[in-house]
Amino acid sequence: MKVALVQRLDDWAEYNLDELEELCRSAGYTPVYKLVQRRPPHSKYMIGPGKVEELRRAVKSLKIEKIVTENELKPVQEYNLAKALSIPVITRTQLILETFARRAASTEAKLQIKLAELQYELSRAKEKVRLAKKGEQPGFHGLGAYEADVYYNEVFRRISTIKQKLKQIRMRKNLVRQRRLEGGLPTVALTGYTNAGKTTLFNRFSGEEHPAGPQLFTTLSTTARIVKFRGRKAYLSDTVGFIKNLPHLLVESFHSTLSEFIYADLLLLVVDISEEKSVVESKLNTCLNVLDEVGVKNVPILVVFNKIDAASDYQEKIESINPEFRYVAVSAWTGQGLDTLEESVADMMGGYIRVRAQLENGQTTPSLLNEIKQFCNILKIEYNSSGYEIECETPLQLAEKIKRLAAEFHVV
Ligand SMILES: Nc1nc2c(ncn2[C@@H]2O[C@H](COP(=O)(O)OP(=O)(O)OP(=O)(O)O)[C@@H](O)[C@H]2O)c(=O)[nH]1
Ligand SMILES: [Mg+2]
Repeated sequence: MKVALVQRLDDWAEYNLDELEELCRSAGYTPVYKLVQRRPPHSKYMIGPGKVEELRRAVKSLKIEKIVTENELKPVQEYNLAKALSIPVITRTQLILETFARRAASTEAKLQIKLAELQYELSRAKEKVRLAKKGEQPGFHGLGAYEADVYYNEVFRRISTIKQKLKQIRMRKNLVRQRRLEGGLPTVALTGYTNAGKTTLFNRFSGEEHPAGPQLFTTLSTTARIVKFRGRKAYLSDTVGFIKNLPHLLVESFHSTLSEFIYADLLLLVVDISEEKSVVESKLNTCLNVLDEVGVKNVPILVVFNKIDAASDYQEKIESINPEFRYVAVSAWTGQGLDTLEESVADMMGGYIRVRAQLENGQTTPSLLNEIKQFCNILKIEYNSSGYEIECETPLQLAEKIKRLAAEFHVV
């Protein structure tokens, strides 16, 4: 479907249609026309009436079927534009919601997106019905038949139903998280801007092949696997990426997914260093802001500058960015730097101590030994007449148990 991109810029704002173009492609649209105007918002159309006329001619000659605006629109502006152009008009927020809706695979992701869509609709519901009564335009179909309050209440009711369903899923997930915590393995979470290479790194460490690709928002739900960093096991998770002006509604709806970060022992904040310095900086800041908004505090962060194979000047770039966090530079493609990454993760994720223990032959020993094999990094294991002598790096919780059951126990 052919679309036109529209952006209104305030005096101080920077031109930024490249990302909107990427988002359109990821949503399956073909951008064929761009219109940028620097002016204060026009109350009727957001852009000026002269530009609307220009757009109308382009729509006709290029057979454009939809308009996508970088700016948010008031319902009345959306209505007037749709009326003047006779095609639907959507905003960046709706485009992101559409992309998510198309890609969502898990029930939870689907519900989260529906919730975000409905919340967006709720804030505009009454105004939209009122406008639709003036004569329906593309994007307002069917609404004219409603009373404003009835439509509002219906959207509200659907929101409540979805929230209820999400609550049940969340309770189940909390149980899974609880069990993970009981296992005592640290959790390491991949996070970062969309398309930074999170899944490519996840695949490298897990040896699996989850979809990774150049479209934005390839990953929408969370995957976690037990992965070894220098012999120390941890849960490594990969999830949805961030984007600038991430609609607030999405952050809210995805809260349970994003809250994984609050409970992590270490965050790997992946940043694409192959882009221009200003872009790298702005994306890094976006991520830090979203993490803050989600409520992540006191979780150590390791910045992973990825794609160094595509950035010959990456060292200077990183130096001039001067990140306030510990960082490593890697290429998930060529494998360069992954050793250092692994070492830094093992060093930073914490949650392990090194112990030496003597386990006597006895009833509890085989099952304890199994747990040790499953969760610890075993450095030495020797069988002697009375049982096993073991030296290992163990998660703290398991260390407590070993201490309780072992005949001898030392932290080394
Ligand atoms: N040149 C280069 N490209 C890379 C590297 N790592 C990942 N990519 C490419 O970057 C694109 C995005 O990679 P993904 O792993 O899907 O990124 P993501 O962060 O998981 O993205 P989303 O799930 O869409 O948010 C893909 O086309 C990858 O092939 C790298 O080290 N070098
Ligand atoms: Mg991904």
